[in-house]
Amino acid sequence: MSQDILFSPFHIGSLTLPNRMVMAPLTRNRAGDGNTPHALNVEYYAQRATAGLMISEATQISPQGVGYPGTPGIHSPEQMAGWERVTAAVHKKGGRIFLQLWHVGRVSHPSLQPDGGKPVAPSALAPQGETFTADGMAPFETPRTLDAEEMPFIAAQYAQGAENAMAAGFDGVEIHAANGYLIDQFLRDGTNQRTDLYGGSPENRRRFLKEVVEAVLEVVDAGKVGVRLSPENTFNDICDSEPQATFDAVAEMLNSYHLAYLHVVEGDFVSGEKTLDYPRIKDLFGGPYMANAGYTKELAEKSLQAGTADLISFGSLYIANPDLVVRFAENAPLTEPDEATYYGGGAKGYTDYPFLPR
Ligand code: 8OZ
Repeated sequence: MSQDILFSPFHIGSLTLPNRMVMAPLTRNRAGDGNTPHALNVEYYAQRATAGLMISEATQISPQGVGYPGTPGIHSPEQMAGWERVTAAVHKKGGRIFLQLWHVGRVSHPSLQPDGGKPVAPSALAPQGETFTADGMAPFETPRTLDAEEMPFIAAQYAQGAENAMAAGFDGVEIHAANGYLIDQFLRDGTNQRTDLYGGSPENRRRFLKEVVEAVLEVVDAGKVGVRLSPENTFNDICDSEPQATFDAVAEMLNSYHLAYLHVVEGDFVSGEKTLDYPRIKDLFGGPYMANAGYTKELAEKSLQAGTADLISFGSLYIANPDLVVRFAENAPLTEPDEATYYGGGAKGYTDYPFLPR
C-alpha cells in the first residue's frame, strides 16, 4: 500500500493544502488579558505551521459566548490585532489557518457572563456536573431559554466574528457546531425541547445552524467556510435519541452550500464508542470530509486510501509534536503529551515540546 496519500496535496476552495494533515482546534486557555492572543500564542501556532491546515482553538464570537477563563475572542479590536500577529506568523512560515467560531451556550457560568447573568440555551436545562471558572470549579447553573427573536441576532454575531477573522488575516473560518456548545445544543433533542420553529423535528433543530451558515456565507466565500460536528459525542452532557437521523439531516442540509469541508468528531470521546455510519454522513454532505478523533498515522492512511476521509485532523498529537508532519513522514518517534498542562499556564507544555534535530 502506498504511504504517500497523507503527504499529497488537497484543494479546498482556492487553497492548496500541501498535505492531508490538519491541526485540530485545541482549547489551551492561554490567551492574555481581555481574552486577547499574545506573543506566547503567536509562537505556539507558528511552531505548528507545517500542517496542511491549522484550525484555531475555539474562539468566542461575543462576550455572551465565553465558557472558560483564558479562551480567546474575536469580537474586540484588541483580539483582532492579537490574532493578526498569529496569522502573520503562520503565513510567514508558509502555513494556512482557519479560525473556529464559538458560542458555548449553556456551558458557561454567570461569573463569566458580561452582566453576571445566566448563560443562554435552547431550553432551560443545566448540564450535569461542574465547570471551570476563574475561582475554580463550580456547579453548572440553569440557563435562560433564548427567544426565537434573539436567534437572528446571534447568527449575525457569528457573521461578525467571521468578518473579523478574515480582517485579521485568517484563510477561512470553521463554525463550531460540535461538542455540546450552543449550536449542538440546538441540534440534539436531549438539550433542545423547544416547540417553536427551532425545536422538534430534525429540520427544526438544524434551523439555527442553517441560519448561522447562511449569515456567515454573506461575508465569507463558501470555499473558506467549514463546519464541525460531533454526532455521538456526550462531552458536556449532551445526547440525542436518534443521532444518525439527526446528523444525516444536518449533513443533507449542508450539502447545498459547497462548503470548504465538513469536520466530524467521530465517536464519543467520553466513552470511546463509535457506532454511527460516518461514511453515510460523508456521502450525504458530498464535499470534502475531515475526520477526527483517535487517528494514528496508520489509521489516517487507511481512511484516506479507502476514501472514507479526505483530510484527517490530529489534536493531542499536535499538542506534543509541533513537527508532526515531519515525524510522520520519517516514521520518527512521537512525544507523549502531558495532560496536566493542557489547560492554562504558560510556555511549559505549550511551546516547549521538542522538534526533531535538523
Ligand atoms: C476541552 C476543554 C474545553 C473546551 C471543544 C472547545 O471540545 C472545546 C473544549 C475542549 O470543542
